[in-house]
Amino acid sequence: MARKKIALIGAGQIGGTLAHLVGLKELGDVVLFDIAEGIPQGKGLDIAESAPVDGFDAKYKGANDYADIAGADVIIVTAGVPRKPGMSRDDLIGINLKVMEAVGNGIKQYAPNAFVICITNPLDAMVWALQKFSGLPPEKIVGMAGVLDSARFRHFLAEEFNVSVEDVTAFVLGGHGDDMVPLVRYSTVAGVPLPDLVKMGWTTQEKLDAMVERTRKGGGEIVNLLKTGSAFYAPAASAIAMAESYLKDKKRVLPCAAYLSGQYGVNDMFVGVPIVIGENGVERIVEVAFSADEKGMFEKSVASVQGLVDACKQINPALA
Ligand code: A3D
Repeated sequence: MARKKIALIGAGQIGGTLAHLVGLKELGDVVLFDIAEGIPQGKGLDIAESAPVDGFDAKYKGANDYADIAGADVIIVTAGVPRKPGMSRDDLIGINLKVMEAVGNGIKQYAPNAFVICITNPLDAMVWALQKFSGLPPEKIVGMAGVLDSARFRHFLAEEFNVSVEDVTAFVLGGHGDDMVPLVRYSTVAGVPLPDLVKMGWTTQEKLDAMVERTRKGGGEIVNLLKTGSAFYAPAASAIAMAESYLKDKKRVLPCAAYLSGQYGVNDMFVGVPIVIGENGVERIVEVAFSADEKGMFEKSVASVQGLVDACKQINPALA
């Protein structure tokens, strides 16, 4: 059986980490694409030279020409610019929208059958624009955010309870902004919902509220520490989990920015919701019932995504 081909558009911090993880997990051969000459070639060669030490087989190719992504099975997009301290994700929209146009055209021409995962911020608007520019069917393109946001929440919870991260599940919905919606009653330790754990005295409501808030601002916390860019290890790991579910038809249930056409009362937008990822891409969108509070939070988050989509349409009227 031929190896899968995984194209990484953007060979920066996340792109390089993705390339390394693809090798370590033997998911396939890698094409690292970037407009910067030498960076994808250098990173690809460096990782290929680590393969004999770690004992994995994968071919690496650095590229500056979209022709090299031809026939890719999976494409993960990180091309664009990340945040610096003081910037919101939304400040990136002007530059990254142009990048999505170039990337979308490249995908349309060379890899229209790929399953595409977008990571570029502001996430929910960029994945929406990338779908329009690439013309991909909506079930073949998703945005990575919820897996990362849930992982951050799970990390904080596991630390607080002093239990394995493996036994903590978390449920974060909505847009990938500071008004994302962590749903505590659907988040558990080995199946026990967080509100029950508060009643059992494992933590207090105040501490739980603080962890929810820290999750919402989790990206900014890393930006402020790094000062030169944004998080890359956890974002890369999260996108790999999504790619793996597609490549191995695992049918994992993961929170991702998916195209909604009426679900949750939302139309023609990508918003973070639980989905099943299998060999056909997005195989199911899971619609959970909200409490009045949760509904309010979700609607606020959707309104921010709508604002970003509207801004894209203003910048590029072809998207309207
Ligand atoms: P960085 O290390 O700057 O890498 C971006 C790469 O994109 C650079 O190597 C650039 O040369 C390249 N690039 C720029 N323009 C183009 C183009 N037109 N075509 C191809 N390549 C291009 O950034 P990073 O890897 O740290 O982050 C990448 C993106 O992910 C940023 O937009 C971040 O904001 C975003 N991000 C999203 C999340 C989410 O959870 C959604 C988390 C962390 C970062």
